[in-house]
Amino acid sequence: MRIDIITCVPNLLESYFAHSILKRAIEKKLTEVHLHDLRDYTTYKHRQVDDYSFGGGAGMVLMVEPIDRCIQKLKEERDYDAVIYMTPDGERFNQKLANRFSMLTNIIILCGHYKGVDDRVRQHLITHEWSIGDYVLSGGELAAAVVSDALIRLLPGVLSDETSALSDSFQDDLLAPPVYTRPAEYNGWKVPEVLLSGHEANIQKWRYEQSLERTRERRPDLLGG
Ligand code: 6GU
Repeated sequence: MRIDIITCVPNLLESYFAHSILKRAIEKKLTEVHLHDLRDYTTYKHRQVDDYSFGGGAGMVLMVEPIDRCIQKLKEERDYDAVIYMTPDGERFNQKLANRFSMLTNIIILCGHYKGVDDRVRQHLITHEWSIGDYVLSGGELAAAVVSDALIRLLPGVLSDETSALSDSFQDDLLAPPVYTRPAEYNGWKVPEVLLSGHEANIQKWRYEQSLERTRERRPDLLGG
């Protein structure tokens, strides 16, 4: 999967892809992430990419032209399966969307900023609009990093144990069960007996029950009535 991220603050995103799991995924060529500085695509003076809102009102609006020029240049180079705009009024991003979109080959993610983008971008250039939660961030960059991380960790070979994404919280609409490691007893705090038993079927059953119980307690909305 290749992800092209369009932003006016590429520095904000750079370090995120330069470390840890995402860095290794890129080095192993399991994914490509390309950052594009919107200011490289403007024809205005002083690398201007935003302007006042027609009709008045507070806040600057990202102009349609630099965004269109950047997207058209990318589209000349390859076909894209989705052009996603990160915005607080978009569809709420979740694990199901992550699973579905991690199967795609090429996607563009556009980061919003200021008061948003000229609505003609959304009408003519964008195929999907996503939010990462019901709160407002000062820009879409963190949200784009969140989405990229959620997609990339699902790609085959990215996680060392390929089954481990399958046991994440939210796969199967259940939260993950508790986990323990050595020592089996610390300060008198004990690891549940069943996990030390070596009885695989009992362990699976216990984990499933714990998942259900946690979900019922913490996120009953996931169980849907
Ligand atoms: Cl995608 N962008 C911004 N600016 N704020 C958000 C968001 C996105 N998702 C939740 N809050």
